[in-house]
Amino acid sequence: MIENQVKDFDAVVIGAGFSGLYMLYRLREAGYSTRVIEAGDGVGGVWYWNRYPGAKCDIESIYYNYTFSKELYQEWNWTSKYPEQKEILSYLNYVADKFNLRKDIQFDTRINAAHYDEVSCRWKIQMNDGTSVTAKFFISGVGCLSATNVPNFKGLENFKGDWYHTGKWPQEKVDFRGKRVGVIGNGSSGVQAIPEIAKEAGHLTVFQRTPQYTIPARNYLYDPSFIQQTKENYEEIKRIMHGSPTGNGIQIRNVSALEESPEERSKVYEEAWQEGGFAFTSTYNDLFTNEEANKTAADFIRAKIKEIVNNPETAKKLLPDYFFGTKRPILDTGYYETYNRGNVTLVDVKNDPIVEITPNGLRTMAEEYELDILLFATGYDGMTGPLFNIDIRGRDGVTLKEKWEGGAAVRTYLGLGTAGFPNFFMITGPESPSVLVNMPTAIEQHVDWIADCIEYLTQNSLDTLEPTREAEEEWSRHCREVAEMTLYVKTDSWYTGANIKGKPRSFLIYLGGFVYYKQKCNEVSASGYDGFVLSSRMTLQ
Ligand code: N01
Repeated sequence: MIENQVKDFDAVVIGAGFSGLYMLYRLREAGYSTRVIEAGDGVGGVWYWNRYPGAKCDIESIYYNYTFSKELYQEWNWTSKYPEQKEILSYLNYVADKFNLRKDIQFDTRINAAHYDEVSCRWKIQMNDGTSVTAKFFISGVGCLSATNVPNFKGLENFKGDWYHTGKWPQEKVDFRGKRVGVIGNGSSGVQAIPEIAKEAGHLTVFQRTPQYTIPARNYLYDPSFIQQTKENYEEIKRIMHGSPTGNGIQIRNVSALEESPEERSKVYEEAWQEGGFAFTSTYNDLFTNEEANKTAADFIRAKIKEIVNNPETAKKLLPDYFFGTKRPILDTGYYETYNRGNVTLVDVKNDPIVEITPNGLRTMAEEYELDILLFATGYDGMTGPLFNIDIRGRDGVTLKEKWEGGAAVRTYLGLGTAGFPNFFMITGPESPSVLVNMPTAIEQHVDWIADCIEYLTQNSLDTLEPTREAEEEWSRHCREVAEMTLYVKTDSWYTGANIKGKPRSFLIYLGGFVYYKQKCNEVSASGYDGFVLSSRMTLQ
């Protein structure tokens, strides 16, 4: 049982990343007392923790920002097409300063537990420093990818060198010069870090379980005149972000890959490859729904890998065979080329599995590799992981983990709330479009919806709101049905939860498109929150 509270707030928000900062801004502007609790000693969320070499965003800068303030958009200058982690972190610090947000953020503090009290209709929130607060609204801005996954390899505790996870990178620079470095994992984080570390390390050994498709980012510095133009076109950029299926400027060609001849397709793929970025994933409209269409893109990239990588044995190990794009598509800067360097070795740990971490390195079935530094680019327990790490209890003391059966029975209404957990909101929660939409766009839409909802409750003297079981059953079923129509569910990935041992398989990202999703959310609010139960304490007593 949580101890006596110290202070009562209208709202408590978890995390000071893109979500928490904007949620704080909206609620405070509307006059609600709000406290953000942040584990790090600064703002930034994932961009605070992911400081590994090469970390950058693969959404174009001019779309990877807030649109709620025209003034902010006019003031900030992005320097390159794909912003580096440092620049995004500076941006979020600028936002925090501009809107004077820090005074309502409690840093260096984790929320351990949040229990709903049915008598007071308040959330009782307990922190890791022993303090607790209460709040009418409890809002998660914890992010989809904040629970790091360090696989439980035998012997890690005996490793004499230094080891790091990409998602919990130290603030000080890690010096790889002359060192024997091992990297486990080659998803988005590994693919960004590997070429950078290879430039510095004495020797780099990459332990790869599944090869990946990656597309050249071809990042470049923006011309200041281009940035000036985007400022003049602020309204148009905002319209594109909030009115497109992916929440950014990417337009998918409305053509099937199978409608065009092999020659035409090669030309289209080649042009997109040369252009770089997600132009490649936007070439055809059925790459993620039709196996045959998908194979045309996969074959093209496999041919590129063979062309780029000099050693045929290494090239062979790098050839992926799952459906292209069904693990998160990756953009790289010189990833495949890195394997042409003399100081880089690729080890296929699917064929030669890792047995243990030894005091001096890592041992596979066939060999031992001596290492000074070991890097885990092994990803996250996505979507449910960060929520399950907090002891969140709704009505009757039922935990979120119990209600969702450890992830086997996740049920939400629009990914915004879940029955039995009154006044609990999730920003980009499971079963919302979240990571398959440009995150700042998805976040702004959710924060605006939540802030408007809270205002509606206040204006109508209502105390609680929670989804009905029927509404969430229906929404969850719809999410699963849409996902089943795609190739995503056929691949083992963090999207399907297959990356975490014992995690139930499920697909918790809504794939019906951001425009439809937003329209549905708007209809729900316009109807007076159809699918939710709203009540006042007067009626509860
Ligand atoms: O994690 P991942 P990530 N033994 O899960 C391997 C976002 N992001 O941190 O494929 C050996 O993708 C695992 O192998 P396998 C983005 O949404 C965005 O790279 O499971 N290997 C895989 O190679 C992204 O999708 C940016 O067989 C093991 C790797 O570790 C998400 O974050 C940048 C293993 C994990 O790849 C996660 O990316 C970075 C084991 N026991 C991240 N366990 C942008 O650019 C795992 N692996 C915006």
